[in-house]
Amino acid sequence: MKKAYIMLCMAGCAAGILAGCGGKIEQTAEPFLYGDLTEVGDEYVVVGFAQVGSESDWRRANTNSFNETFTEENGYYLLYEDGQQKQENQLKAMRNFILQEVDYIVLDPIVETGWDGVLEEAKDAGIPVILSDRYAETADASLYTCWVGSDFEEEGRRAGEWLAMYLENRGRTREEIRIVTLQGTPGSTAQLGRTEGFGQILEQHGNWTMLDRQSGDFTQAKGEEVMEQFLEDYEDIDVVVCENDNMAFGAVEAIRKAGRTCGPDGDIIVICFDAMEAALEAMMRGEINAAFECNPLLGPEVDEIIQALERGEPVEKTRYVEETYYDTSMDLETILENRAY
Ligand code: GZL
Repeated sequence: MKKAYIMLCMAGCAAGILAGCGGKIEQTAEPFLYGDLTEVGDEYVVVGFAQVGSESDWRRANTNSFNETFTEENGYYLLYEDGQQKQENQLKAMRNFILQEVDYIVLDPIVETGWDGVLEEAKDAGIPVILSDRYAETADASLYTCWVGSDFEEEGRRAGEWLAMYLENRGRTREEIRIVTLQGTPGSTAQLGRTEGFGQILEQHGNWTMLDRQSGDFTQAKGEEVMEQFLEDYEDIDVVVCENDNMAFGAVEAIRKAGRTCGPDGDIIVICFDAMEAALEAMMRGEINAAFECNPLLGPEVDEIIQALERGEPVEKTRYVEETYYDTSMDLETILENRAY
């Protein structure tokens, strides 16, 4: 256990309540432990968590999962830094964690490249780095201990296979299907995997045309803005693939404002990834056709990994979480009653 000096400063990290329709996950304000005020006893494990930001419902649920897991009652002190969707902020946070001599660093890298330098610094300082959710490309795999998250390519394939089945069930296997995609943050693992996975199924259908792919950066506002442009640029869009829920909420808003319709009874099929509570509610309102789950509850997974490392046990280099999908043919009300997010 390294000496870690912690200062409790209830810096304003006010609840990030998402304004507007759609998103509904609040990020609870948490003590921000930082600085050199109190010496932390050896019984605590000090974890520095460099989070991407608070751009979406999924992200806030993911942050809450860490806040609820890495508590003093569970034997941890959590230093949490919100990268505000900027890699330079995450790099700064990691260097602060190294200076604080934390016991572990958890990094959710906003994009896959640009991490070798700081990972080398963490390794030189003897601090294990666990990658959570998104992946970091490195020249040397020994620079991180392990990665835990979703199989994003499989999520993309699952969405393509669902669309093929949905169209077949509606006798639309021969007509031209015109598709646009609202992509996530360019170069992020979720964007790369979902685009690649869906693209593999796209190639199997000669009557499907991908008209355009543009980034909505995983946010509702940007998703609406890009979908507005798509609706101006392309006459008959049949499908919009949204690489997260919040961009889907934006797309639905843009479709409505353009006087078009969407969902199971509309003229544009809307599919999205994450499948948080708000997406299932949007499906129940008939706005979205299907949502492909991305499990945000990674806190307990990382806790298990750290506990194994504390016992001196080996851990798997890659660890996938379980996921499924939901569509409007299912009993969404019952599903919502029994789901943790
Ligand atoms: C996926 C995660 C993505 C979510 C978005 O694991 O990295 O980032 O799909 C979030 O909602 O912004």
